[in-house]
Amino acid sequence: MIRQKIVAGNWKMNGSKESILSLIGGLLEMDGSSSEVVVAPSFPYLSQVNDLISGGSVMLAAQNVSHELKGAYTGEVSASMLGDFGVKYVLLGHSERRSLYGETDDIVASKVKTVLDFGFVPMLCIGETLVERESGKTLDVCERQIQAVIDVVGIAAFEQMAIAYEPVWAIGTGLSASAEQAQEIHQSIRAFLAKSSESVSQKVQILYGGSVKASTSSALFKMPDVDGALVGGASLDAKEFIAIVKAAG
Ligand code: G2H
Repeated sequence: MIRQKIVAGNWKMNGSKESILSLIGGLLEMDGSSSEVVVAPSFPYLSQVNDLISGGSVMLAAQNVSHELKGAYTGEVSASMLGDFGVKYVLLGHSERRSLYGETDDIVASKVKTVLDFGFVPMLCIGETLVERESGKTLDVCERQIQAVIDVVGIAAFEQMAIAYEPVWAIGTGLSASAEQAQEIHQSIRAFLAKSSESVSQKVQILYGGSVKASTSSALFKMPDVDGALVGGASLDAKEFIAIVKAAG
């Protein structure tokens, strides 16, 4: 099955009004791409980025959302608020959220449900640590993280979602998984989903994330089960990010 590739830039806690103006300016000069191009700024910049990309083909993502709907949750941002800023995707379960902010599989699953209820597309991040990989638990971890979400929203919901496989050992370390390593895990993730639904497993887009660079992206995108990339550091440089988008076709 042909799946449209997604190339998403996760800016993490970086950027300023000025740097975003120049970064988006660079992206808007890009020729049309057959891939879906997505940027995920920090919350305070959603409005600015939404205005800058309005009417074009670049899509907006939030980096997180609360699983609570409203009320006394100081510092949190609700799904309904995201709706005011043209958000299409919401990153959920990023390893930095899991490891630094205590997001458990259950919390991530609950956030996925909230995001789906509000009509956004969850981009569910999963992946193993180095210790887990070295002890042969890569697939156990990925399957556990996915199953926790299936248990809450059901397998059919994955048709409205994307998955980002991001091995924790490759995040921000410069140690990207090889294209073959990524393919092997993506294929296994798809096979795991197929146990619940063959058709969903064929439709869901599985992105790779973890130190993706322009120089490594072409090999990655040639892999049949790699449907795009979630790019961190390299997405902060317009030329580098555009080169990755071009590699995706
Ligand atoms: C993984 C990735 C983007 P980087 O966190 O989600 O970041 O490309 O900097 O490893």
